[in-house]
Amino acid sequence: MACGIIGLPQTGKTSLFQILTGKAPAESHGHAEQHTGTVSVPDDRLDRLSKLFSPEKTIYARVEYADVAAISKDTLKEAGYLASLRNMDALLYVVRVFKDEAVPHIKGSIDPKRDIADVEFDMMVADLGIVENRLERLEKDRKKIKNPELEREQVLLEKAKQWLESEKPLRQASWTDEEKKRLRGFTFLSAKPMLIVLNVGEEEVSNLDAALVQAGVQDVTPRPQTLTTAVSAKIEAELAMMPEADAADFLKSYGLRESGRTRLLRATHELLGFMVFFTVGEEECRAWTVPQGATAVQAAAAIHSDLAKHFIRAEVVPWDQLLDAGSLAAARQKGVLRLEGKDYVVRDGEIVHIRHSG
Ligand SMILES: Nc1nc2c(ncn2[C@@H]2O[C@H](COP(=O)(O)OP(=O)(O)OP(=O)(O)O)[C@@H](O)[C@H]2O)c(=O)[nH]1
Ligand SMILES: [Mg+2]
Repeated sequence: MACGIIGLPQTGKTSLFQILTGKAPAESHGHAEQHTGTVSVPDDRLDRLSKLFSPEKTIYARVEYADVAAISKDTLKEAGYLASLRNMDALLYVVRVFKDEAVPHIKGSIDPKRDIADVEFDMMVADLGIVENRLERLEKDRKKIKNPELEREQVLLEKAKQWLESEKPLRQASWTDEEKKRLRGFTFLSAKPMLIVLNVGEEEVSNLDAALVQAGVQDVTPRPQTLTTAVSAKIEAELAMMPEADAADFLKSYGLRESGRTRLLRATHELLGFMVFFTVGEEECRAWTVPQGATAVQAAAAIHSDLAKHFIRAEVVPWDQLLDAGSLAAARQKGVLRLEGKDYVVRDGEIVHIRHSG
C-alpha cells in the first residue's frame, strides 16, 4: 500500500514526508528518484489489546509514503514522473495555505482553491490523453477483429472520456465492480483516492475547521474518495522533536487531542479503503490490513494461505467486548465470542481467530 505525496513546488511535501516517516532530509531530488518510507499506523485499540495480553511483539498496520517531486503541467508529460505516480494506490496532495514571505509561491499568491482545481485539471488532461490514444487504437483493432471484449472496453473508455471532458475526476464517477477492475489497468491519476492536506499557518492550528472554511475547500470534502484535512508542517516538525510528555502538553496548549501526524496516518489508511482486524496472543498482538468487505476466509488468507485452505471456523469478537471480558476464554463464556463461517464479512476492529485443520 503506497501513498504518493504530491503538490506544487515549495508547499511542504518534503517536510510532511519527514514528519510522517521520521526520515532525514534527502539532498538532491531528481524527478526519477523518489524517497519512500514505511510507517506504522497508530491504533489506540491495538495499544489497549496489547496492554491486556502483554505480548512480545505488537505489530501495527503499515502504509508506505513516497516523496514525489513537485507536480506541474511539464512534469506530468514526463514518462518517468508519470510512472512513479501511477504505481501509487493513493495520492496525498499538499496545498499551501501558510503565509511566509521567505517562501515563494509558484503562482505568486496563496489560493488553495485555485491550486486544488489546477492540479486536478492537469491530472485529468493527462488521463484524457491516455483515453484518447487507447480509443484510437481500439477503433483500428475493432475493424480487424470482432471481439466483445474490445467493445466493452470502448464503452468504458467513452464513459471515462465524457466524464473527463466535463472536467470531473474519474474518482467521482460511480463504476461497477467490473468497470473498476478494467479501469485499474489504466492506472488513471484522477481515479486514485486523494487526501488533500492543507498546510496551514501556525496561528490556524487551534481551529482547523475554521481553516478549512477559510480556505474555501469545504465543498471538496463530500466528494467520493476524497478526504480533506489541515495540518501545520511547522508545528508538526516541532512536535516530532519533543519528548512525548512535552508533546502532549504542547498539543493541549493548542486545544488539540492528537497530532496532525496521527490524523494523517489514519486518514491515509481510511482513504485507501482498507480496514483492520486483529489477532491477539501472548506472542503477538497484530493489526492485519484487508479490503473493506473482506470475508473470514479472506482474513485467514491475509494471515497465511494455509489457514484459508484448512479453514474450519472463525472465532470473532469486537475489540471492545474482548477488553470488557478480559480474555478470550471469558469472552467465550459470556457468549460474546461468535463462531462464524467462511463467508462471514469481517468488520473493522474485530478480533478474528481462525480455527483450522491440519
Ligand atoms: N512558515 C512555514 N514554512 C514552511 C511550512 N512548511 C514548509 N515550510 C517551508 O517551505 C519551504 C519548502 O518546504 P518543503 O517541505 O521542502 O517543500 P516541498 O514541497 O518539498 O518543496 P519542493 O520539493 O522544492 O517542491 C521550506 O523552506 C520550509 O521550511 C510551514 O508550515 N510554515
Ligand atoms: Mg521536496
